[in-house]
Amino acid sequence: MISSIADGLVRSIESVGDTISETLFEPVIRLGVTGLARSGKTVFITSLVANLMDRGRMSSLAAAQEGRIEAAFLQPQPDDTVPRFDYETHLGALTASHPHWPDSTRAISELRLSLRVRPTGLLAGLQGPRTVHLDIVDYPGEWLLDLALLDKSYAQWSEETLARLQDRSTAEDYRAVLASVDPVSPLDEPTAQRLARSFTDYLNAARIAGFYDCTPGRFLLPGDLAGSPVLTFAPLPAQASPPRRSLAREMERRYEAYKSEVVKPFFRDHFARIDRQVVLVDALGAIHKGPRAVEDMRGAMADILGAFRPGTNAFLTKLLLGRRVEKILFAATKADHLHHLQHPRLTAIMQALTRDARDRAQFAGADTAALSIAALRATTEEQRSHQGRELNCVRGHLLDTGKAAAFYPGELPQDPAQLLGPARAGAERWLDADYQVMSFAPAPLQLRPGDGPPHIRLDRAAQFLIGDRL
Ligand SMILES: Nc1nc2c(ncn2[C@@H]2O[C@H](COP(=O)(O)OP(=O)(O)OP(=O)(O)O)[C@@H](O)[C@H]2O)c(=O)[nH]1
Ligand SMILES: [Mg+2]
Repeated sequence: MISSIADGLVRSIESVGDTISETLFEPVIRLGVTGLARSGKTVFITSLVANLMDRGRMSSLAAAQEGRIEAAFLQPQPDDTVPRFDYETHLGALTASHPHWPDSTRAISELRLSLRVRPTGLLAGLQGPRTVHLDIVDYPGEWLLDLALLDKSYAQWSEETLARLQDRSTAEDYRAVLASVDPVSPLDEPTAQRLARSFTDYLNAARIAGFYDCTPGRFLLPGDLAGSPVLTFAPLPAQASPPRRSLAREMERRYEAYKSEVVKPFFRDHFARIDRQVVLVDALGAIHKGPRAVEDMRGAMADILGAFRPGTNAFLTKLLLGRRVEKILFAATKADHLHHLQHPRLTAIMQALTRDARDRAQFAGADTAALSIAALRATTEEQRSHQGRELNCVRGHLLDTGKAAAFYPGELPQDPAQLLGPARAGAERWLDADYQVMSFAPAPLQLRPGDGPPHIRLDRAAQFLIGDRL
């Protein structure tokens, strides 16, 4: 009895000691990684972690270049209820003898990488190495779009959403279901489910068609909330004062529950704790899809980044209490689809795409940068002559057939306005150019000891995001 009490005492003192030493001596950087679906989040985190563990290709990360990182190792993450980022499985996919891209991930996840770093300058001789924890949090960019819902009533949200889907062919079925229900009739669960299912189908179809204005974000990525009442609502035409227990009233109640039970907890438990953020953008993919996709993406980026502008939203302002994200990196991913001579043009497009949003974030005091990167380089460069012209190509293995192929993606314009202008003006297709994207499979790797997977500028990204804290 006595010994177990004593034991308990010692243990609780120990754990207090742990927390104190951790907060005082072992700094934690929380790095948020986000982007719209398929933007490259999983590959980015996997390759970043692998390249921080084996730093042979990280020469632009100053601490690695100076040889000050003595060790990097994975540790249990601090948040017990967040799924762990499945690093080993994702890395296994990329480094298998027949490598393949990791599966799509649909929810938030987290991983803690701890780095033992020797200090620089004056302190170098006086202090031993210290441990810096890097907590990497992967979350869908779509969830940030829900922030705008917090300021909207059900009636407002319904009106805006219904106006948007008025002339979209992907919404035909939903319009038909809507026409068959009476919003003021008493709630009947099968009807509510039918509406929600049809609305969810519309959102999925709209996103595949290239629209990014698809709130509520959790309808697309429901995770373990699938089928619960907070996800079983849909927009209805405005009613003056719907009777109690009517379909319209219940839909409104569920919409409010979605805001308080799903949206707010995400911002409170995850978003508000982020120190550094990288926003990944598949700009090449959008350019390939055409002007409308580019314009939609620009709009979605502006909305997403609204979340990083304190003051946009009263709830968030109160939550953050003056805290802010210190650095935001906008990275155009999959740059290995382009010859390096075109990378500056891709970066310029990225800069222009996030221009409005960046100005505002900068206004809030965050340090921002734009880069073109490839987290996992799947191609090599090659020059080919074609009809008397030298073309700068990339060569890789095609995803569908596995065959090796050289590929000329087309020339991006020097001036981003040549793409963003027509996109803003509502053009249907690019006038004087055709941009191609091929899907390459990851290349089989033969890594030298000490080298991580091949990448493009992942070290520059790491230097910007965490270099100052190492
Ligand atoms: N060539 C090339 N392709 C990449 C790279 N990174 C991502 N991709 C491609 O983009 C796809 C999506 O990458 P993921 O990392 O799974 O993207 P995600 O943002 O995690 O996607 P979700 O989990 O579905 O939201 C991959 O399956 C690859 O086809 C890269 O560095 N180079
Ligand atoms: Mg993913």
